Amino acid sequence: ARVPTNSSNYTFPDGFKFGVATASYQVEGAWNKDGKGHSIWDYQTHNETYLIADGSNGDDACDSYHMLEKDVALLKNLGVDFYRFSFSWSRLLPSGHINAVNNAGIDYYNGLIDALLREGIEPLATIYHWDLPQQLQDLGGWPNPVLADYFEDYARLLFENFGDRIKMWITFNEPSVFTNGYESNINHAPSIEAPGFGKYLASHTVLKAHAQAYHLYNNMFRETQKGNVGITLTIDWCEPKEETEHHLAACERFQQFEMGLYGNPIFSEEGDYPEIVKTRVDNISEAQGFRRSRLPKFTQDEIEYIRGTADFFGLNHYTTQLGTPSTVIDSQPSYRNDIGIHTEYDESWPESASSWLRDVPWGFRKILVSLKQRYGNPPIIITENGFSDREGHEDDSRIHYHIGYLTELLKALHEDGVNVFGYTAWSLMDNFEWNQGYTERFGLHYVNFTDPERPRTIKKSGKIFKEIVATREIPERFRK
Ligand code: PNW
Repeated sequence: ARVPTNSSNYTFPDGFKFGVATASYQVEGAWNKDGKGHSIWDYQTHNETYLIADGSNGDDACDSYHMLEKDVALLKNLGVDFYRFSFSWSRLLPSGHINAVNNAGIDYYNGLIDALLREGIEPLATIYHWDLPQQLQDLGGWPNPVLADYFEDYARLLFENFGDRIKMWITFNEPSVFTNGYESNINHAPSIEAPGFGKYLASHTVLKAHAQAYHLYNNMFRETQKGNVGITLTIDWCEPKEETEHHLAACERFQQFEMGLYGNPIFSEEGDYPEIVKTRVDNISEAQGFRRSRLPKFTQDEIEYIRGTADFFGLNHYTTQLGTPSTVIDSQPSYRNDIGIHTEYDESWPESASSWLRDVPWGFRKILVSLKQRYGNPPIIITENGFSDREGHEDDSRIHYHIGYLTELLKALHEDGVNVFGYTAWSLMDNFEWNQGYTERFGLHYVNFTDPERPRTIKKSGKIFKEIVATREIPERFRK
């Protein structure tokens, strides 16, 4: 017999917001149109084609640059409260620098924002979703501390031009992922081989850049524009493979390196990098014969300056991993070795099209609870959650994923008191999936990439998402 369910546990509270997300390089196309400059993803896809699974690129992608009205119509049909998109730095500032603004870029984003507002859809804007102007990479990219100033200039341009209408800002999307581009030459752009150094140096600048943009907003724009500024971090849940102290400690290290590296300086009471990260990298650097730690240090002033610089916590969460300690210290520096963990997936967890992504809903609740405990229950918005497949409209595995994760989110919210106020599905539509090209699809809408018109059609998952947004609850037939 079916156990009667407490229906309030399947209901989203008043004021809870639903949205869907995209990112500029993944959907816009028009890579060299109307004065746009080149980004590191233009460079990588054109010059290092071997790094992209199908040798493809985002030259045209979903062609959203020319089809914003179509995209807004899809959003309207879904009934979402907000749309999360990102600005392309090189479309607005072709060289990356503030001295030459591309007005066609300003026009494009004004058109998008106004079209959204006409339909009552709130814009949620990401300032940086990985597409650094190539000319700033030529200066060394994120490991060069001067980029914090250039990022502040770029953020100011956005606040000045769009801040009258954008009330939710995300400075960076997933620093823990894009800084891998400075760790290994087979990774995200710019694919620089500097293991054990590049990621820390890049992250150090990114944290300063984030804080500068936040303070700029506070000092110059908050009073008139009355918006919020946060950052999006991504983290998998790490489940200890065995119930030992050592396994628990390994998973805690994983969380502190992958998320705490950014979360602790911004969201913790004390600020700065987590103790365990500092101790590990300092000690291992010394054991490897370096005179100074590979992890840069913040001054006390910088620690204070960065601490507390977020009005909300943007969380991207996709999956769970099993952790086992691995404590051999390599003679060669590497971020992975600094963590001291081996991770894997349980074979019983349903697979997606992405090697790193499995459907493990219970890990979502665990990570939400741990964020509440770690950072004093900050307001959290899920800025991405989604599942990949290879083809088709009858995407039952995606439906299973979203229902499972939303059900766990509701438990965290109602039973554990986690302060989650919104949920974003990745993605509005199939798009350019970075190093996987077009081989992995995450969309609630199917995009036909062989048709120049790039027709978008709603998938079965899109229809169910629409139903959830309309009813503000998990449909009866999906309740356990
Ligand atoms: C996110 N992981 O990246 C990005 O923000 C999106 O642009 C991307 O399309 C989406 O997820 C799907 O990949 C991630 O390995 C990449 O855990 C990798 C991981 C998480 C997020």
